[in-house]
Amino acid sequence: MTVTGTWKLDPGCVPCGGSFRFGMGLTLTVGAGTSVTWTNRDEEPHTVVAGDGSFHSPGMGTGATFSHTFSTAGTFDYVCSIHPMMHGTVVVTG
Ligand SMILES: [Cu+2]
Repeated sequence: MTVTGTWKLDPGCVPCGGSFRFGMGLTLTVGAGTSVTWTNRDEEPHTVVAGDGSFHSPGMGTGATFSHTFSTAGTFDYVCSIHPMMHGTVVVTG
């Protein structure tokens, strides 16, 4: 199973002080074994970095994608290392 999401700028945000949003919502719930693909739909470069270090994308320009397969159940927080106010959570159910 593959779930695709996007990073996009919240239209209501203030530059650099507002929130960026994971395109599918701040929390994504998937089953174990799901591959999640992030696509950068913003004009700024972004990354996807797990809080526990379990995955780390390279710098992603506009249109770049990064995929990670969540094989174990748990709650995985992630941030953009360039813009730490961009964050989200993937909840993996068994
Ligand atoms: Cu960013």
